Amino acid sequence: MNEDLKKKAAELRQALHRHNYLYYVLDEPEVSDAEYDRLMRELTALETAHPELVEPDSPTQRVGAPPLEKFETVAHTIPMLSLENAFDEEEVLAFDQRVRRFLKADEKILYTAEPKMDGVAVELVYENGLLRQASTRGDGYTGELITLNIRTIKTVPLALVNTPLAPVPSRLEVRGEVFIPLTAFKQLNKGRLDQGEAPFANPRNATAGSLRQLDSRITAKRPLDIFCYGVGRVTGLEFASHWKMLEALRALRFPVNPHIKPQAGIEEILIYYKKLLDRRHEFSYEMDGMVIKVDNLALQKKLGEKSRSPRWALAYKFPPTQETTRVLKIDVQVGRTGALTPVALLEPVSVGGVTVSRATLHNEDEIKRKDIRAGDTVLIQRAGDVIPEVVKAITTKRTGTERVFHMPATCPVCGSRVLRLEGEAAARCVNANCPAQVKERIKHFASKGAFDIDGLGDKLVGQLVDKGLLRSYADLFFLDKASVAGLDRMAEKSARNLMDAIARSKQISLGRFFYALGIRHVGEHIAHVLARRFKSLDALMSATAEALMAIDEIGPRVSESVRAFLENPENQRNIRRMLEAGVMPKTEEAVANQALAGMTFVLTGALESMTRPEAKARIETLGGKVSASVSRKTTCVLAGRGPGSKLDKARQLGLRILNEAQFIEIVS
Ligand code: D41
Repeated sequence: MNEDLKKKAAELRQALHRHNYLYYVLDEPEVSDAEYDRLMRELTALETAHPELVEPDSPTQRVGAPPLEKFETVAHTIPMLSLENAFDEEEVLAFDQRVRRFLKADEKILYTAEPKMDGVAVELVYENGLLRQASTRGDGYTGELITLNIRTIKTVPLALVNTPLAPVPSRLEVRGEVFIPLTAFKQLNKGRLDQGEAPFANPRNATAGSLRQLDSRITAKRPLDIFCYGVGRVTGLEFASHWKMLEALRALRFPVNPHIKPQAGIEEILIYYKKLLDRRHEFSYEMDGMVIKVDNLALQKKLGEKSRSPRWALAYKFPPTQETTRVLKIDVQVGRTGALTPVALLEPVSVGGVTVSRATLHNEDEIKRKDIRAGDTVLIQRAGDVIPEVVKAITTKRTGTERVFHMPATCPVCGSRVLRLEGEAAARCVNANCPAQVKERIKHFASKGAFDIDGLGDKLVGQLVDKGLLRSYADLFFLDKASVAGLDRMAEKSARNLMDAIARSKQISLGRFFYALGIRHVGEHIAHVLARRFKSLDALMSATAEALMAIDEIGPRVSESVRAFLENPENQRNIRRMLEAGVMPKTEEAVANQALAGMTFVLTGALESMTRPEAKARIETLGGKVSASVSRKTTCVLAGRGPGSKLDKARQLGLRILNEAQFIEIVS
């Protein structure tokens, strides 16, 4: 009996490992997500009922485990060497010369070249096919034991299976680079900003930070991935070349970068470098160069190593995305929550092909720590699509005229008091009606994940607030076309488009609506969690702190923030006014059920079963629009008793005409 269960668990584990590999590494799933979930649930149920069946290599063990006190350190059986760097072709050709001279070789040497991932180097140790330990590179000799964290990476095999190309070795030490793909990195940072947490400066820092978590349940939530590029000690598996070794790793289901250039002479490798450099922005991850390796392992052995790096490998680095420039001025920006962010205005400089003229300095402490002054020559860097940042001041270039930065005691926009609460990195303007805050709140309100109002750009929001036409986002729904059309560089047509976009945005899902409000600590994700739990605005408005805290992902910080926001009379008034203006937050399902989306109705004459405003509301609930006059853009004319000239016009244009009974049939 127990043997049967054991066998069943083993089968499920094996199937899940395979599907996991097909899905995450090869991106070629064979079964649906639902089928995968079903297998996973079956295994989880089995393991819950019989905990003795849980093996460390079970796919259920990727979710993380309770926190460690600290990381143990472990010695690498074979040191993890570092790489010598080259920065131009000349240095690469000199490397090839050196290799040939050392080997006394006349004919050309074959190299394998691979993208150099900009991540964190790690070592994974497998014993009899099971992942036993994983560690960081550390100083090359000893690293930190991060097995639980590495286990959470979906593409890391937990158990190896025999293949004709590579039988499972009794011991295998695999080396690779852990990284976070760029889109996932952007999302991660966006989430952190929404939660009021500091964003990571670049994907590598985010990767290092994620691997350094003592609580692997946090690591499990980070979008880590890995490419394997080498081995340490291996028992029970042999290969003649670096390329063959990579193929064996691939056969054992390790993720190996598909862009590796196998076995080519140095000229071809240089051509490959140019291609890689040209196309580096098309890749979904950051690379900082290319690694060139002598392919033949016997030759590698002959070449050996000098001090800390092998003689058979070379890192040909990409030109840096760091540059030096001068800080012209340190400005202070006021954000949506009033947070004051110091920003360095720079002498424009091209960094990795993009002109940079401003860089964030994060906050007061950061400037103090780095001692960055107006007038300083500084090193700046751009990582992926992240806002450029100032790395450090080059103090040797100081002339004595540089000015130390002080956070202003009053808001640079509205002059109100600035307050920095204990334990917070940000100083904040205390005036909730500060025009800078109002503008940022409205921009957030109209942004893609929120009301998604097309055509309401930064400049326009600026003008509308400065002219006193908007004091809060609720005012958007009370704008009149004439005053919008009266703004600078606002044509009649753009004004109409904006008014239409605002009207369309009134049909909104609850999740987007909650997100749009700009409640502190309520990012897109939490907003949708709230929407799914409460299903209506009323239900959320009357939710108690206990009801909020009862939700899995919501703690005291979010709960308090939501309560404080909804109890604020000003916020209550704004919400009420939006509802009065016809803003209709509803569940996702209801929004999806928009039978009249894209249709424009014109009403004429009196209706029997409802008033005209009621008919209008019905149409809008179903995603349709109501317009006052008939044009070619009109989809349907609803004609009641005693219709006016609109009906004649509709007939002339050959539009569809509905009577009340037909209309009722459609809308119900
Ligand atoms: O992609 C990389 N970051 C990468 C790093 C790579 N593709 N190959 C590498 N090969 C080596 C040797 C040749 C020493 C085995 C490496 C590294 N080392 C490396 N990563 C961090 C320090 C050294």
